[in-house]
Order: sequence, then C-alpha cells, then structure tokens
Amino acid sequence: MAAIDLRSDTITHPTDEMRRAMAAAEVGDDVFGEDPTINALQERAAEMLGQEAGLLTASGTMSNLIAALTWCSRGDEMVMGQEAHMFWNESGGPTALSGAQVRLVPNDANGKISAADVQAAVRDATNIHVPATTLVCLENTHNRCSGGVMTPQDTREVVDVAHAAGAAVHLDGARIFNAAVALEVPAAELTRDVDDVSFCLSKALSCPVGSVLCGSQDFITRARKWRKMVGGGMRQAGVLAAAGVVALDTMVERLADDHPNARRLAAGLANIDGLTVDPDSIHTNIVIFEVDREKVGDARQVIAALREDGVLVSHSREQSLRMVTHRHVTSDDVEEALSRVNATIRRLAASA
Ligand code: TLP
Repeated sequence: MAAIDLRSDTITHPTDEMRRAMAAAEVGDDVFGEDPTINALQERAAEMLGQEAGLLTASGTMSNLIAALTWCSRGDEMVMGQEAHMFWNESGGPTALSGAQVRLVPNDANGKISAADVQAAVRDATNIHVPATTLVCLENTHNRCSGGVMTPQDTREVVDVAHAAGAAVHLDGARIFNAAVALEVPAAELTRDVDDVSFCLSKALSCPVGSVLCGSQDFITRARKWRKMVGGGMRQAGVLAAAGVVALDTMVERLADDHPNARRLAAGLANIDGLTVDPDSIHTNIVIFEVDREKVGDARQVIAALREDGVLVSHSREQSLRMVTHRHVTSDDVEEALSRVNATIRRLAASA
C-alpha cells in the first residue's frame, strides 16, 4: 500500500521538463552575476511580482533572513503576526542574526494582521527610549493559519500604516502563487505595494531547490551582499534556476487543482467524529484540523497511527495536525486518504 504523503507541498519532485531544462541549462558564475539562466529567472520572477529585480536564494528561510538583515539593524524592531513562519519556524534567525527584536501582533483565523494592530505596534521614532520599527512582515498564504490569504486591499492597508511610520514591508510569500490563484488575481496585485517579497520554488511549484527574493534594484543590491555574507552566493546554480523558469511557466495555473482537493479533504475530515475543521475556512492547499484528545488521543500518537495506515501528515500545534495538497495528490488520493483516516480514527477512538 503506497503512502499518501500530505505532510507538505515541499515533497514534490521536479517534472521531466524541469529535469531536461536543468541538464541543458546555460550557466556561468552567479557571484559575478554571469549565470544567464539565473538572470533570466530573477528577471521573470521580478516581472511577475511587479518588482524591479530578483535574487535567487537557497530557501525561503534564507530569503526571509536576508530581508531582515537588509532592513533591520541591531536594536531595531520588526513587527509580525504571532503565527508567522519567520517567528516559529526559522530557528530564530531573523532576530538573532539581525540583532533586531520582534514585536508580535495578532493574526486572525485567515492569517491576516490588521492595519489597526500594526498602527498600535509601531514605535514613536522621536522617542530615544524605544526601538525603531524598521520592518513589518506579512505572510501570504499563511502557513499556520490554514493557508489563509490576504487580499490586495488587506496588504495595502498594512503597507500604508508601515510606510507612514517609516518602516518597510517584507512579504513572506512562500506560497504567493497559491494566494493569487485562490483570489483569481495576478500575483503582482498582491506584491506590488510591498518593499520586498520572497516566494518559494521548492514548494507546490515542484522545484528541487530555491526561492526568489524580489524588490527594488537598490534593495536587491544590498540583499545580494547579505546573501554573500550568509554563504548563499552560489556559482553555476543555473542548473537549479532552469527548473524555476519551467515552474513559472508550467506550475502556477495547476495550483488551482490543489485547492478543491484541500477543501474536499477538509469536508471529509469534518465528518469524522473526533476531528474538527471548518471546510469553508480552507482557501488554498493547507488544511489544519483539531484532534479531540479525549476521544481520539494525543496528536503525536495520531500521526504515528496514521503513518502505519499509510497517510503521512504533519504536526501543527498541540492537538492540531496539518495536511497539504500538492501535485502528487490526486482527487482519488484524497478519497483514499479520507477512508484511511476514518478507519484509523475509529480504531483509536474505540481504544481511547
Ligand atoms: N514551510 C515548510 C516548513 O515549515 C517545513 C512547510 O512544510 O510548510 N515561509 C513559509 C510561509 C513557509 O511555509 C516556509 C516553509 C518557509 C518560509 C521556509 O522555506 P524553506 O523551507 O524553503 O526554508
């Protein structure tokens, strides 16, 4: 019985077309800015996101780190949502390495942070007792908030408040194309107003490696130096960028297949006694659901039991589990996964 792997969209493999493009890629030394395939990817990404320039990085974590390093100095403050990936899942890098501290504001159930909360959090630049707010970080789609999306309007409202306070806005857009597809708007509508945006090639877009950080020419010039400092200056990485170019051409529209699959998963999970999720809250490819400890048991034991029954899921928090749909999960797999989960949960509930 083949396992159905719903842990993350990061598990997707490159397509045959990507592998062919990688084998044939023209390359050069990118530390000299001479890799034509990387340059093409960066230009293409920046254009799609309405920004002037792009920079290939090793990962979303590296892009977010470089953005923090570029905008913040020691003693500054960055504002972000209390559920931000940058806060929870990046080993503390953005604050530890920039020397800036973090100020958390609430995320709503969709992962949005409100302009009013950001307004209340930014510091008075004339007061020498307080840190300077130099950066506000957004996340779209929102990983820990069930893949929730921020609209162009939501984004603009926060950007206006941040800019009025003299802070830049970084968008962790690891899955920005999922947001664009869900909202049926060009990705640039979601990214044009921010000062920089990072998106991941290696998640649902199916590339083996890489993220692209995009922003103004000036931002990217400064970011390039930070990338070098953190050891991210690569050489003939056009072999990786070639997959990215194919991804931007062929992998964006198909994300629309993953979203109904996620919603269907959520609807099925909602029908299983002991699990809780609101299917109407699922807009992209991430489903986070609650496990009733009394009825079913500890979330980590549930993960282990599901694995034995051929469904791989990840842990989100305490009693919440996460499933992510992606290119290797068909609608038949969704039905099969639901039937396996149903059997596992019934078994666990019977012995609880
Ligand atoms: N998310 C991963 C990891 O947490 C394991 C996942 O499976 O969802 N921003 C966001 C919103 C992300 O979801 C992730 C990765 C990153 C940044 C970091 O990207 P990578 O893994 O490329 O460093």
